[in-house]
Amino acid sequence: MKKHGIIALVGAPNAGKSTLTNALLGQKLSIVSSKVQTTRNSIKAITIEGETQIVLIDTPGIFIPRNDKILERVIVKSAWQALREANHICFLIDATVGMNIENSRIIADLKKENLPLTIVINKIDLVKKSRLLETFAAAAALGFKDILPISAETKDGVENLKKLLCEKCQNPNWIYAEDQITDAPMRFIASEITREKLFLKLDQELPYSLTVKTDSYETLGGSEIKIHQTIFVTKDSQKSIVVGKNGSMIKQIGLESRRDISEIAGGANVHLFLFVKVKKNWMNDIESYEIADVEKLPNQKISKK
Ligand SMILES: Nc1nc2c(ncn2[C@@H]2O[C@H](COP(=O)(O)OP(=O)(O)OP(=O)(O)O)[C@@H](O)[C@H]2O)c(=O)[nH]1
Ligand SMILES: [Mg+2]
Repeated sequence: MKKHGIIALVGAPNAGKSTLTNALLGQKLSIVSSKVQTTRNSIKAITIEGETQIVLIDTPGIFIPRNDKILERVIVKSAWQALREANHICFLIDATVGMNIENSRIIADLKKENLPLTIVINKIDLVKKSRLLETFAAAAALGFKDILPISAETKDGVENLKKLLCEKCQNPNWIYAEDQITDAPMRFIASEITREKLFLKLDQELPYSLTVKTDSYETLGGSEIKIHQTIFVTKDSQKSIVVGKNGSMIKQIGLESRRDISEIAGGANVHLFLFVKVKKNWMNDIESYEIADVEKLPNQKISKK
């Protein structure tokens, strides 16, 4: 009997939600970096295990947004909105952080959602067993029964988690095509990939001052794809850093982004053109967020590799 379930992966910033999403999916889709607030809006990753279609929602990390920061508010709102659709929550705790005040506070808020909750303790490859047991005990003390230690990076425990999630999926039928891996448009994924490269290459605050928008995404004959993207920054000095000496930085970012986009697009030959523009107030202009595009763009199926 075919069945499905919608599972939201939720947690503090940097807990490893996107890494786990990709591990459960078995390929890269969500963007990952060592910086907090990498994911800015929720994205679905769809995977099949036997007769079960597991619809994962990778959400942005939950934190307390500053009142005057629209981007921060949009990020956190997107995480909470994902719960409206979900049948089950997987709450990720970074094992190196443990059950701290921040995690306890988010759990208290999640309990109000009245959704069943599984606790996933991630990054167990980085801690001693005694530390892991402490976190395990703290979660058990809150009354949770489903507590799973994993490493999304080494994939230790990921298969066990997938089995557990299958049991949580009890809705009839599948809701997406068998080979579909997301409902997000490819042009959105493409801008996310470029943003990931910028997050990985640039230091300090700069990644938080930029966004990437796909201006055009054309599929040409013979599996050729032509993409134009604009990277918005807030100051001229940031533009110089993103472009780099003689354009070296932007060239490297383009190369790496193109490689990943090509892989997700089934090995297509990608021609990627990047432009950097200064737009002082992009953060206050919701139209500049690629997030706004997700709702506006036509649905375009992205299939399994
Ligand atoms: N050693 C180790 N590192 C991990 C593991 N899971 C994730 N990471 C690393 O932790 C960092 C954050 O991972 P992400 O997957 O981007 O975390 P996230 O929860 O999606 O973060 P936000 O989107 O910013 O909320 C990256 O550097 C990952 O490589 C793990 O199991 N072990
Ligand atoms: Mg993420």
